[in-house]
This record gives sequence, structure tokens and C-alpha cells, in this order.
Amino acid sequence: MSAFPEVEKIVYEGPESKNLLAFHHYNPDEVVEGKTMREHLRFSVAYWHTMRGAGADPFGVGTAIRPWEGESDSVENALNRARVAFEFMEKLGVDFYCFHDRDVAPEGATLAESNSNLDQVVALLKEEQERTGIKLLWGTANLFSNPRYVHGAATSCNADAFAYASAQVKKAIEVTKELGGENYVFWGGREGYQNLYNTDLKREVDHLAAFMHLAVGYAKEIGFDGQFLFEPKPKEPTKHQYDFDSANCINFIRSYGLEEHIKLNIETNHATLAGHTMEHELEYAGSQGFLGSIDANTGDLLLGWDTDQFPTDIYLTTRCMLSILKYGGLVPGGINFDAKVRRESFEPVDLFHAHIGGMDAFARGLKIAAAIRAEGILDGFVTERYSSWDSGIGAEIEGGEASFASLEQYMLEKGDVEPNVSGRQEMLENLINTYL
Ligand code: XLS
Ligand code: NI
Ligand code: NI
Repeated sequence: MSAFPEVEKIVYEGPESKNLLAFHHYNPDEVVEGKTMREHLRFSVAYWHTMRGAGADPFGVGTAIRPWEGESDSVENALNRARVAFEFMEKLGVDFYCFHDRDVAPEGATLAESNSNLDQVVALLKEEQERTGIKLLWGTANLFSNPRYVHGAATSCNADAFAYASAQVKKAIEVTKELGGENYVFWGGREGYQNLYNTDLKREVDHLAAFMHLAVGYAKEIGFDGQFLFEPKPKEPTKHQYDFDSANCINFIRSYGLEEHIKLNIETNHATLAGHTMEHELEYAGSQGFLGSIDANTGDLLLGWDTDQFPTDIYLTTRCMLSILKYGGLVPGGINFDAKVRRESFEPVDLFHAHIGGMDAFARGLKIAAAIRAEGILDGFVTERYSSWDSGIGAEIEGGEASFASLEQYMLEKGDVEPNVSGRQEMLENLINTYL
């Protein structure tokens, strides 16, 4: 029985089509910069939002109508839901999905029961992957919902919580491997603090690093060769999360000797919560060689929390794709829609509209970014702007041949700095508008 009887397979109909259950820009086999859109974009559905989000908020219960959901949180229900997930993804034409252990299977009364529940669902997920060709972009473990993680998991004051989290991640890496997952994500969950009066910050951060070393070591032991990713987020649920932003995460990774093993999974709404733009976070990570994957969503200008809305802003997706293309793409990462429909959008068909919009926005961003790059005006401007570094004194400094004494001598002879040239910000903003 179909869960979405009213929706046919979503196909590309082109920009002129008025059908809102069709793609207007995402044309999977269209080639851009030598690769198909499908290869560039590697879209992924987030199981927690799309299959588990019910639309509850602090003021009211869930509103989502999901006729396939049973009454209880049983394994049987989880199996049925997994079939629905694959029907959804097949109709949507997305190539990947992501999950936390507890999204796909219910937690049991004991760790052993939880593991067995997970195994039963994973067996079905594997069958469905084989049937459809849809792949696992990444797996992760939910180390934040259960009350045992009230003080965090790897950074808890309670060593037992660290031990339980280790057992959970061990299993999550095993099932990610079993499903051919291409990455494994660490997002902090409750790894942070609410108040420094009760917190040994140094010890907690050391423990987080120890935890990641254990995970990396175990992956090696069992031959899981997916990419590990660390997902920055500055706050929420804690006041201060330890994985604050790209720069902070890269410092952590390098300080604890994890740089061979971990890259970043960068999320738009987390970037803005940190007071950055998404493109700042992508550029920072990309320029340091740590760009792994992205969680595509957007926040709201007027709301200061992680609203996880679907991205529809073409400026945003264009700037994302400019950075992603510049740093050679995301593989083995992808574009995961860590986004949820609004509480008021409670019908199943809204899930299609939401993902279609996000996929089209990124496809359009890809085409626009490729056009900007093909003409080369923007790149040319930047190259020219830094040309004083290509020869003469600039090249000497970059080449490590200058000293303070030689630079003083240079300036004593020259007298003053060459006249500066305009940054032309407004002209460049207008230039970008000519491509939209
Ligand atoms: C929460 C995070 C989370 C991670 C996966 O804000 O975005 O959903 O992506 O644990
Ligand atoms: Ni995320
Ligand atoms: Ni988030």
C-alpha cells in the first residue's frame, strides 16, 4: 500500500513548468563543470526530521498527519516507517539519506535490546537500499535525548555516561559500516555547558577528544573507511557548545591530533547562530582543507534559534555552491537537508514540496555559480586585487625571504604605500545580480 498515493515520481520539467510537484532546475543527469548534477549535489533526506518530526513545539503537541504511523513506538512500526521512507525517497529521486540510531529503531529497556531493535531495522534498510539504489550518506548516534545524557555524553561529569555513549557509538559505527555509509557524523548534542561554576571545561574538552580517538580507533579495527565529520554549532541545547564554529572545531581537531581522520559537516543555521554566514564557514573550512559535507537548511532573520527551515534563497545556495566548487566538491560528503516542514505544513505532500524546493534552489545555485566561474570576472577581480603579492616585495614576503629589517629598508627607500584601489563591493554585488 502506498503512503503517498496522490504523488507520482517527481521529474524534471524545466523552468517553464507550472507543476509544483516537479523539478524546475534539478535535472539529475544534466552536466555542469564536467559532472552531472546528481554527482555534484548528492542530496540526502534527514530521517529525524522527515520521518520522525511531528511538529511539536514548547507550546503544543505535534500536528503532522502521518497515516502510516502506528500507536506505539514498536519495532514493527519502525519497520513500516522505514518502508515509507524509501517510498518517499524513491518518488523524490534523492540518492542518499542520514539517520541517528534512535531515529530508525526504538530504544529498548536495555542496551542489548536497543542493539537488537536496531539490527532488525538495519536488515530492512539494507534490503531497501539494495532494491532502490539509495545510499547512506552518514550515520550517527543520538547522545542527547535520553535523560542519562542530561550533563552531556562524552563531556558528562558522569563517567558512566561516557561509557554508555561509547557503547552506542560503537554500535552506530558498526551499522553505518553494514549499510555502506560513506561518512559518520559527530554533532555535539549536549556537549557543552550551561554554567561554568559547575564545569571543569578543560577536562570535558579533553574527554571529547578521547572519545573521538576511541571512535577513530574502533573504525580502523573493524575496517570502516567512511569519513568522520564534526558538526559545528555554537549553542542550543547548551548555552555554549564545544563545537562552536568551523575555526573552533578545526582548532580542536588539530590540537588533539585528529586532523588525519575528521573533517567538518557544516550547517547553515548553525553558522548564523554563531554570528557567521554559511559561506564564511564553508570558506574557512575549505581553505584549511576540512570541508566535508553540509547540512542544508536556513534560519529566520527574526528568530534566534535553530529553526531548520528548508533553503529556498538563491543567493544563499549560489554562495554555497561557489565555495563548494572552489574547493573541489563535497565527495564523499553531500547536501543533507537537515530541515523540517513548519508545524502549520502538516500534510504528507508538504514533505515533497519542501524537498523539491531545497533541491531546486541548490540546482539553481549550482548553475549560477558555474556561470559566474565560467566567465571568470569575479575570480579575475580577486586575482587582480592581490596582484601586489605576485612579484616584488609581496613575492619576497610570501616566499619567506623578507625580514623586518629588509621591509624597513624597502619602505625607507620607497617612502610610502602605493595608492590603494577601490574594493568595488557595490559593483560586484551588481555583477552577481546579472547572473540571477
Ligand atoms: C542539531 C544538529 C543535528 C545533527 C545530527 O542541531 O543539526 O541534527 O545534524 O546529530
Ligand atoms: Ni545538522
Ligand atoms: Ni541543527
